[in-house]
Amino acid sequence: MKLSPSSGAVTVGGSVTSTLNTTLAKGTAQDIALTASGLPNGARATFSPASVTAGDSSAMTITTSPTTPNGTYAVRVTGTSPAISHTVTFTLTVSGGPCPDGQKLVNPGFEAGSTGWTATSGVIGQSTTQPPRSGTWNAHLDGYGKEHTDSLTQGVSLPQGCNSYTLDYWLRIDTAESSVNAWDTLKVQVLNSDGSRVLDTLKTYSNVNAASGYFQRTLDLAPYAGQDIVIRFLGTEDFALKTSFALDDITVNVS
Ligand SMILES: [Ca+2]
Ligand SMILES: [Ca+2]
Repeated sequence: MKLSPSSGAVTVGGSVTSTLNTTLAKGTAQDIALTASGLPNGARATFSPASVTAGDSSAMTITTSPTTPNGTYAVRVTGTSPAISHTVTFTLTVSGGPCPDGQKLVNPGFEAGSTGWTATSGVIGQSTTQPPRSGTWNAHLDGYGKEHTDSLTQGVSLPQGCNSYTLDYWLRIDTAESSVNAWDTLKVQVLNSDGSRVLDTLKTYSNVNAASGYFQRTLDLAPYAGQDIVIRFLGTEDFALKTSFALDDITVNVS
């Protein structure tokens, strides 16, 4: 089973078509019923004809409504015959619709532990020496006083068509360093969708920025509108004198 094309872009209210071709693997051709799932709100898919005999093709039309949110969606098209079920994916990109606003990160205050986050060992916890800003959990990078690197990441899909995209977080920096030199650093980075490449380092903090208490910081993510990105906090310590970077209530806000 194959879709041609396998992706399409549509402006809200419009429709996009693709041809589904089936092949007869072996034996007698059977009737295949076609369904689609994973469609965004207000969108529907129709097949003409709605079921085919193996070896035939069907035209799929995805129709959106004015309320369909902007974004990229993986629409799963499934063909089911009495003997077998097979699924192919159609990538649907919707633009020109309303902004799907809101907070986009999972478990922003760490109160569900490590849910939604990927972190190095010991970062997410219920620290008493580096207490949370809210609740009983936070993330605590570094604080070892020896060469050490900790990271904290979460992927996020930024929709298109919104006015404001920000990364907001509360940061507390505690250090045993007295130097005016930046020996221990925390970088706030944007990585590509699979986290294999750094797209930008938005901000770098160090022991020099140490202060008592949490402070809220805001960084602009507007350049990444419409993209799947990974947010990474990367803390690196040198060989002596510990610095702790405590983070809590990390949010990505779109409006
Ligand atoms: Ca918390
Ligand atoms: Ca140090």
